[in-house]
Amino acid sequence: MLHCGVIERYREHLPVTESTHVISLNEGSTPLISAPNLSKAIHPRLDVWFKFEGLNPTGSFKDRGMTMAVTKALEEGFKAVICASTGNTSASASAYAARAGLKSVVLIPEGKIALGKLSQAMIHGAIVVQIKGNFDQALQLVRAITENHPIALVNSINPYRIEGQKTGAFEIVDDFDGRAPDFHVLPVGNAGNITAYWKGYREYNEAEKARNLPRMLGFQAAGAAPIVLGKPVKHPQTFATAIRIGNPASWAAAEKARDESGGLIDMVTDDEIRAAYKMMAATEGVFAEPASAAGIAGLIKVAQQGYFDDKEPFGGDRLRAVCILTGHGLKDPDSAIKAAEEPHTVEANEDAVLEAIGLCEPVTV
Ligand code: AN7
Repeated sequence: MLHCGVIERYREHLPVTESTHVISLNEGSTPLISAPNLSKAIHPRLDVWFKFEGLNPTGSFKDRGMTMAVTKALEEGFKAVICASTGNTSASASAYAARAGLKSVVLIPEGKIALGKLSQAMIHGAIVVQIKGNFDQALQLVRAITENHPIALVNSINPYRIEGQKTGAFEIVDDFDGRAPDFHVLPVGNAGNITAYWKGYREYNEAEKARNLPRMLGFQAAGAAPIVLGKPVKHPQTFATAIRIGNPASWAAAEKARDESGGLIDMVTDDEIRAAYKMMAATEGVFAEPASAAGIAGLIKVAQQGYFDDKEPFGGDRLRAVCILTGHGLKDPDSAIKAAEEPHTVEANEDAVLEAIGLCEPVTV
């Protein structure tokens, strides 16, 4: 069967009609990948799965929401879209806008977005405005601008973004034949995704397509953890630039997802994120960006605190956790190069190469 995008796949659950002209890049239907090595290292009764959202068309989960937001912007007659972004939203918005024939404007914090994301917004023809400020300030600006100008705001405060992103939950449940995971693990920045996933699980449960609901486990970076600390962070800091957000727009909805699901929102340090980032790549062969690793770091943290010890699985005899790997590792090559071993540079002869790879002593005459 020809692969289609999330609006076609889940049309009956989304606010579209027969006559809606759908703007899609065939996003969604991303794979669930088992993580046996990580599972073994984390907890004896836990099976960890990755949902690799980095395999979406622009390399992040944002495409699920952007197909809806841009489709509706076009339907409502807008000629341009605008967003504030730590990078991935700008990449996605500019790609979908290009496809729809709309102009796009993206506001990003100067110097704090990963290279791959910046290159995407640029090549798709967005007007890229770097502000001398952070994401929260950029969001305030685009909110103000769209109040007075006919430009569609495509940040996750746009309800269509949440509608599109909830399809991730449908896919997970469908892949597990109607069983939601016991734990849904994800990084939290502006808190749109945790809101969307919880909405998706609840709707699927109400439609009797999911037999159970997961506990939502969200993780913020310690230097950008407003929800955990209970107050906005004026100068958020973390090397996981995607979640460098101090005043999330969907704060209340994220707390609701946490509380209704019996889950938690906790924080992890940059060192913990970095360790998880390397571990995923080195032990499971899956390369996700630093923000995505915050979820894995959180899973490891709570497991070490004994969180899973008294939990029971919904079905079967093992606990199941799905971790959303929100963005591809290639988005942020600088972070990978900094986190990993430097390449060896040697003369172009066999002895030098053998020495570098530890296969023999150098030959001396
Ligand atoms: C890889 O692109 O906010 O909690 O402007 O890029 O739904 O905000 C990105 C967020 C996690 C957090 N992982 O999701 C943006 C932006 C990655 C991300 C998040 C983001 P939300």
